[in-house]
Amino acid sequence: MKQKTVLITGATSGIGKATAEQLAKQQYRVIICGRRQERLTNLQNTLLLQTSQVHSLCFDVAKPEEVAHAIASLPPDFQDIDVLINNAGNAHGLAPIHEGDLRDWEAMIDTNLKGLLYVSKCIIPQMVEKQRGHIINIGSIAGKEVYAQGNVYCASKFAVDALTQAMRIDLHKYNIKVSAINPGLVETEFSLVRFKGDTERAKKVYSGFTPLTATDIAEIIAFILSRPAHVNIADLLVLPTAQANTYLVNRKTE
Ligand code: NDP
Ligand code: 8X3
Repeated sequence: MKQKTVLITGATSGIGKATAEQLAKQQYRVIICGRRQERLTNLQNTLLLQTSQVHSLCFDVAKPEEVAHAIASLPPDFQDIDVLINNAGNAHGLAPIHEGDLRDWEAMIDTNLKGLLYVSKCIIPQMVEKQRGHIINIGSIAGKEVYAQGNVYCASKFAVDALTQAMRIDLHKYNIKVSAINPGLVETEFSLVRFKGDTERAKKVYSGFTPLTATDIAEIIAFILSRPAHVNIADLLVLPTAQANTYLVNRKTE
C-alpha cells in the first residue's frame, strides 16, 4: 500500500506532537509544522528513528504569505498530501468580555480561525483535483458550549465547528473526508500559553482529576484515519471521565 503523507500543524507541542509520534510509528510520511525551529529539529530527529520520511516546516499559520511559501517549498516526495490535521491553536487569556485584551483576541482569531483557513486554502485544491483526502480539524468542547470568560476563544472554536461543517458540505462530492475532534481538558502546554507562562495557575486547571493526555487524542486521530474509505467519523466530543461539560469537573480536594 502507498505510504500516506500527513501534514500536522502545531506539532511542536501537545496534541500535534503526540499525533506526529503516533503516525510516524504507523509509517506515515510526516510533515511537522510550528513556529519553534529548535523543537521541530528535535522532533524530526526523534521521528526519524521510527519512519524514514519526515519533513519540517517552520511558519506562523496566522501569516498567509509564510503559509503559502512554506507549503510551496515542500520537496517532491512530500507534496502529495493525503491528510491535513488542522491542530495549531491556543487560548490567550481568560477574562470577562469587557476586560479582554485586544492582542489576545487577535491572536486567537488570527491563529485558531484565520490560520486554519490559510493552511486549508493551500492544501484543499490539490485534494479536490485528486478527488481524495482527509481533513481533521481540532475543535474543542469550547466550540460546542460557551463558558464564563471563554468568550473569544469559544467564538474561535465555534468558528472551527462551522468551518468543519462547511468544508464537509463543499468537499464531500470530491470524495474528501472532513472530521472534527472536540476535546475537553487535555493536559498540554495549552493553559501555560493561556496564562502567559504562569505555571502554578496552569497546573491548577488539571489538578484533582485525571485529564486527557495528548496521546489519548493522537490515538483517536490514528483510529479515525484507519477507517475504511467509506467511513467518515465526522464529529467527536472527547472528555476526561471526570468532566461532564465545560464547567462541571469532578475534582477531589485534599
Ligand atoms: P499546545 O500549546 O501544547 O500546542 C499548541 C501548538 O500550536 C504548538 O505546537 C504551537 O506551536 C502551535 N501554534 C500556536 N500558535 C501558532 C501559530 N500562530 N502558528 C503556528 N503554530 C502555532 O496546546 P494543545 O496541544 O493543547 O493544542 C492543540 C489544539 O488543541 C489547539 O487548537 C487547541 O485549541 C485544541 N484543544 C486543546 C485542548 C486542551 O485542553 N489542551 C482541548 C480542546 C482543544 P509553536 O508555538 O511552535 O508555533
Ligand atoms: C480547550 C478546552 O475547556 O479549556 O479547548 O477551553 S477548554
